[in-house]
Amino acid sequence: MASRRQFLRAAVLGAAAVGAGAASLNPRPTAARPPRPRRSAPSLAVATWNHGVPANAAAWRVLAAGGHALDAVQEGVMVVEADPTISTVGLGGYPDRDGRVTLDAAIMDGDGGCGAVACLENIVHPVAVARRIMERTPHVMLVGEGALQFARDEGFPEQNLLTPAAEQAWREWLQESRYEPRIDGDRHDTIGMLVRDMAGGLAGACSTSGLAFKLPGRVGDSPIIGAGLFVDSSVGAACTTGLGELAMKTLSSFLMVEKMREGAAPQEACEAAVARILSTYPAAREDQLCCLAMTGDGAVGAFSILPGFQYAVADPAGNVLHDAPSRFP
Ligand code: SD4
Repeated sequence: MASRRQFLRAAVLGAAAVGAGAASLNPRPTAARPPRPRRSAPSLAVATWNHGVPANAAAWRVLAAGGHALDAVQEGVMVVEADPTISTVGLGGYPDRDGRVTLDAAIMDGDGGCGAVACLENIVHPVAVARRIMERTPHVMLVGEGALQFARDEGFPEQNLLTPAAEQAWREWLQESRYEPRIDGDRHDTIGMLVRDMAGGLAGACSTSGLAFKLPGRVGDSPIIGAGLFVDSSVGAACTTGLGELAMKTLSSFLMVEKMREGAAPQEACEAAVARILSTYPAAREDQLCCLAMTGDGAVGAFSILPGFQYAVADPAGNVLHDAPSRFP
């Protein structure tokens, strides 16, 4: 059986042979997808937390130019990944308890394509690596050293992602080293983003450094298709943020999309995902898990276990941050 390296080398050579190699070193979106049959729909971008506002703005530039939802969602998420002041995503993300910044990300289009990375180090745009996995390998997810090797082979630059501020926060945490896999304050805030383009196509993406000071090797919901993200253009799209284990145990994003497939409004779908968590794990009422969903026709829903979840919605009327309702006050 061919090794992964052999496979990649063969894939790269194969791509070069058909003239597609020129794009292979560029970590930006390649926009190589065939155009969809156009059906008129206003563009829409929704994204988690207040950093969803700049993410939406970047996605909107792609959407307004008639771009593909997948390109828009990647552009949006990359803005947050590159911001060193955001301690929960990409550059500047808080490290694990050993001081290593390990990133999780996923991307999915509405036609079944998906890619993900977990525990990826030294690459500022894990969402772009996830997209490469989706588009250039027969796989869905690469993790750790293998994901880094793939990113290197694809020409992604490496850099130290541990900023002085994140290192200082980690060193302060080390004083006590209390291991609390909980969501509070600035220890959370995955960027999860769902987009619809003018042709009615959907795409979604998530990117996170995961729980601050997590156990080395811990992977959350964000890169798990069906847990942190699920998209089906014929129905809708959903993502989660918060204590990822809750979404992983109940496949919250898949559940939301399936609820919408059965006819639920996105708000009902989000509430159903939270209800499923609480009915299966009653103790989860002490934890935060936040759900965001939209249908292909542009309705949006959001709901969380505890208050505080915010999400941004960009449509032709503007780009506005909203407070989501929650199950408990
Ligand atoms: C995780 N869901 O790794 C992510 C963290 C997060 O808001 O979203 N925090 O579990």
